[in-house]
Amino acid sequence: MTTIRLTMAQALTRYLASQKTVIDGRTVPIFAGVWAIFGHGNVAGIGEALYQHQDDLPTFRAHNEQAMGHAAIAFTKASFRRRMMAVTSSIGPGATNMVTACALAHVNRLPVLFLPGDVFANRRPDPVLQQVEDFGDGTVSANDVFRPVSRYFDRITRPEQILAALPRAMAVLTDPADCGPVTLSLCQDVQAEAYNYPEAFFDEKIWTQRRPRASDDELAAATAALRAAKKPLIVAGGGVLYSGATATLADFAEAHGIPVAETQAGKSSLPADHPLNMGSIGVTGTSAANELAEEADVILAVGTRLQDFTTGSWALFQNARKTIVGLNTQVFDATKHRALPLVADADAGLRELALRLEALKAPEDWTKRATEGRTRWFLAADAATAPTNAALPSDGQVIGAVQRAIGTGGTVVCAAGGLPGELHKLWQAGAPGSYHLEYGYSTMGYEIAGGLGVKMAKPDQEVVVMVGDGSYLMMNSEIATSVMLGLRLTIVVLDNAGYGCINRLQMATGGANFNNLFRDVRHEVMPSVDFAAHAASLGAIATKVASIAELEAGIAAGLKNDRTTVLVIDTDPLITTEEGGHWWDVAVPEVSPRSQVNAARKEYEKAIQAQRVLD
Ligand SMILES: Cc1ncc(C[n+]2csc(CCOP(=O)(O)OP(=O)(O)O)c2C)c(N)n1
Ligand SMILES: [Mg+2]
Repeated sequence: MTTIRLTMAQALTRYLASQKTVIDGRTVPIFAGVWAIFGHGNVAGIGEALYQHQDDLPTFRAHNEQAMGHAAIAFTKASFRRRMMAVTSSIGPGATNMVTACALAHVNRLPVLFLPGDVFANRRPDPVLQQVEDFGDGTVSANDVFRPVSRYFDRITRPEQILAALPRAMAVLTDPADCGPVTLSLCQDVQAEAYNYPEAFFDEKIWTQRRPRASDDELAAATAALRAAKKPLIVAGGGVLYSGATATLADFAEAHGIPVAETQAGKSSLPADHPLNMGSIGVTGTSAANELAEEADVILAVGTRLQDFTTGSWALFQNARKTIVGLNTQVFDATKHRALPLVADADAGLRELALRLEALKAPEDWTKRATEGRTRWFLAADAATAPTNAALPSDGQVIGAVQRAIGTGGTVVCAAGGLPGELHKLWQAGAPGSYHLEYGYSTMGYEIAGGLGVKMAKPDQEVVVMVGDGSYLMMNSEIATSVMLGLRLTIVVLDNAGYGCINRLQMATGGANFNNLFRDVRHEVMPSVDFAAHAASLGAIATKVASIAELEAGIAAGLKNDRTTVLVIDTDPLITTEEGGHWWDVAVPEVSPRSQVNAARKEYEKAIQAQRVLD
């Protein structure tokens, strides 16, 4: 056996650089690069190794480890999980800064390789700078917090362990069902330790998309359910996009006359103007989709986790005799809520179902109702996004301006606040993936770093980040990275002077206006943040606009800029789109001295009666 003597870190980077995939017939590295912030826990080991691989495994530096995780997540999501990135940090705070990003990737089933440094395996210098000491367990380090949020976790305490750990990591990162973040916690001393690695370990390896096929029994049961359906509805989740099943979904819906509703992760599975696309479903759903969902007797749930925003906390699907068919690569999802499982790749599963359904058509009046509901919804949506002279426009009106300025060609990026709900309802998505929402973990601070990752995946496309003032203040440092890397973003900051959506939620649950909007926060000086000046200080071209018309013109003009462009607009914290939507289960206090809370509790007790969990 030919071997080569390398440090563990050198072997790891060499291995990562030799992992490939095929995109549009071209063999490309599966890792587009590594985000890195160095410290004593990785600079000498991983840092030295990355330096030698700058051509085939480029290193990028940002300003915050969590943000680097966000960028890596957005990159792989925008690449439909076909390519990915790694993220490395030092030990201690650098490592634990990545935990939120790791959880985000876990919830959203997105492949990212986290490589935090870890304390010395040999324990000679213990406690090393930034080491968390456990009085009762010598094997514990701060990095153990990655365990519950990693799909696969391993601590590398000997250099030869990566011979087993890296192939396992790749298997998880590339599997459509198990896909999620992998954490390899790299002990600082072991990164620098040499070993005679077999040359064969570094052979080029090409990973292709696995497409599991459904079993005959499950197909037969799903076919029978759909054949008996009088009111079928398809719920399209993120799995449709990751499978590349959008054209197959359109064919399937058209062939059988079945309307399609989209989750946050599944939006853009069908173009907004497709006659069978009912738009968003659930808490932030359109009236068109939700009216159908209430009555649907067979729900074909494709590639969705059925989270509470989709199911209206299980109070949306009111048909007591409904059957859910769970078409999913992951059996955990496929069997949720007594669904008939159809464990398969979305594209393969839809094709096989279509073969068995032959010429089956949903009852004509159901399909007709769907298209009529869709027409009614669009009238409401057009009213919510129409131009206005209002001094403080709504989020919906800002969405209208952004949409008019960039059309359906670009990609919109968002994650938290009031915007995701409004975008889910109102954004008119074009191509698959042109709507990029992180609404699995809904992480404030994802937006700007996420936009950066999307732009890396789609350098030729316009990427528009929409972000609230709260999210912006939580994490904005990667504006500077976008300028540094020449990755031009358009960032629209909606400043409603605080946490608007949580303030509204507080009011809806009987709470007093407290601790959300700046005006209701304990203060000596009322905050007045100059977002444009702040963004400009990070290197962006930034403007505060005074109206919707100025915003629309500013975005269009900014597309010619050579740098990241930030537009700031003041918005109304109280207005949202009334039409559509659905109740969401947020527990209201059972006892309170506030009469408003007592009233809200009464309403809440009524509302939970509508929950149909497992019926
Ligand atoms: C990291 C994180 N912390 C807290 C929350 C809870 N949360 C959701 S939205 C929100 C307020 C967001 O404020 P802003 O970005 O200004 O948007 P707005 O609600 O005003 O539209 C908060 C605190 C969260 N989603 N993520
Ligand atoms: Mg706000």
